[in-house]
This record gives sequence, C-alpha cells and structure tokens, in this order.
Amino acid sequence: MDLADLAHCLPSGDQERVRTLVVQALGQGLEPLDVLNRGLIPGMDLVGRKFQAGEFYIPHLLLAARAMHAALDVLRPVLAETGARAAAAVVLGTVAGDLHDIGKNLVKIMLEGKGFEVRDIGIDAAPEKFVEAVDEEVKVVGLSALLSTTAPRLGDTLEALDKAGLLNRVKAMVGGGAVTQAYADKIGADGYGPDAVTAADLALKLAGLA
Ligand code: B1M
Repeated sequence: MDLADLAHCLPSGDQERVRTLVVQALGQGLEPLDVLNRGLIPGMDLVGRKFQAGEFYIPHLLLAARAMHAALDVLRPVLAETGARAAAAVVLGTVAGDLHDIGKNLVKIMLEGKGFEVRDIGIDAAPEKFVEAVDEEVKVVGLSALLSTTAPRLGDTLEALDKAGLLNRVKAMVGGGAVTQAYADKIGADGYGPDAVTAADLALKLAGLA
C-alpha cells in the first residue's frame, strides 16, 4: 500500500476509511512510525494547507482531527510497545488558550513508549494547572503550543513554574507548530522537541535517564 493514499484520505475526514488504511498498512508489515510520518502527518499538513488556502473551514479540520484520533487509536499500542520502564513522570499539556491536542497526544504515546508515566493535563491548560500537577515523581514538564497567539503562554507557564520554585528540580520541554529552537532558547526552556520522537528522547535526557 502507498502511504500517500493514507495522506490523501485524511482530509476527507472519513474515519472508517482512514482506520482501515492504517490497519492495512500495519498488516502489510509497514513500520508504525512510517505510517505516522509518511502517511498521517503529511495528511494533517495537507489539511492545514487547504485551510490556509480557504478551501477548508473549521468543520473540515474537526473531521480530519477525528479521523486522525481514530488512526492513533490503532497505532497507539504498536507505537508504545517498549522494553525498559523509566522511573519518572512527565506532566504534559497544551497551553492556555490553545485547543490543539493531536501533537500533544502523539508526544504522550512516544513518552509512554519510553516508559514514562504521563500526567496529561489536557488542552487550554493554565500555568497554575501545570504547577499543581508537579509532584515528587515528576522530572519533566512538557508544554505544547500550536498558535502564534498562544506561544507567549509557554513563557508565562515557565515563569509560573519558576515562581513556584519548581524549575530547580524539574526540566521544561516545549514543542508544537508555534515553537522553534530559537524561541525555546529565548524563553529559557531546557529543551525543544521538533517532533514527538525527538521529544521523547529529549525527555529521557532531561530526566537524566539517557
Ligand atoms: Co488549527 N491551526 N486552529 N485547528 N490547526 C493550525 C495550527 C494552523 C497552522 C492552520 C493554518 O492556518 N495553516 C493555524 C495556526 C496559525 C498560527 O497561529 N501560526 C491554526 C488556526 C489559525 C486555528 C484557529 C485559530 C482557527 C480559527 O478558529 N479561525 C483555531 C484556534 C483554536 C484554539 O486553539 N484556540 C483552530 C482550531 C483547530 C481545530 C480545533 C479545528 C483543530 C484541532 C483539533 C485537535 O487538535 N483536536 C485544528 C487543526 C486540526 C489544525 C491543523 C490542520 C492540524 C494540527 C495538527 O494536529 N497537526 C493545523 C495545521 C497543521 O499543523 N498542519 C492547524 C498534526 C500534529 C501531529 O502536528 O501538533 O504540530 P503538531 O505536533 C507535532 C510537532 O509540532 C511536535 O510533535 C508532533 C508530531 O511529531 N509537538 C511537540 C507538538 N507538541 C509538542 C510538545 C513537545 C514536543 C514536540 O514537547 C512538550
């Protein structure tokens, strides 16, 4: 099966068809990460380009997101298969004002694949919510932002963690479409993950486990 077919199917929002294509791809022995990186993520990019071009509206985005979640339900168990368990927890959330969760959920799957316990605080998470979720077991806090308007909330959240005296014992990792390495450096984050796979490896390093 050609993964470009999967990418082109995602914008249709037909979750049953998308799910079937993912099952077929895995059944043919394709690597789960290839299904994600060469099928589903290019599919979401296509959705974004259509939205930018004015061909798609919000309902199209929502349908595509639903189809993406259906595909991730199939991929999650195979992506999360792992050997060793890491003895640490990660707090993970999408920052205040931002409702995008597909990327965050992918990061969660990859972190679980590395053995982390993930405290997922969801979307539109205020700085205090990140602060409250940190306990003794938490070594890394992960913040996702997809919008240029919500990127400043990353810095606000880091500030809140700092004010609560937590940044001397947890590391902060940022990512999402609105973030770059330069931006992460500017706000004083400990690390930036351009994608979910890199983010999970980075979390291991930040937690002192790699
Ligand atoms: Co929105 N949206 N959206 N949207 N949406 C984008 C992000 C946009 C780029 C589309 C576009 O114009 N081309 C644009 C942002 C432009 C900007 O600010 N620069 C945009 C806009 C404008 C908006 C609204 C403002 C639209 C409106 O209302 N007029 C609105 C805002 C709502 C809000 O949040 N307050 C809005 C709403 C929505 C929906 C709710 C309809 C829906 C989200 C549904 C959901 O998530 N459950 C949606 C969608 C689906 C998209 C696109 C099409 C797809 C996002 C996505 O899931 N990508 C998106 C265009 C695009 O990204 N191509 C778009 C796939 C996902 C796997 O990638 O999340 O980047 P991503 O995650 C990657 C990496 O970034 C990284 O790992 C992931 C995979 O490797 N990563 C991390 C992510 N988090 C990380 C954290 C880390 C490390 C790595 O460490 C902690």
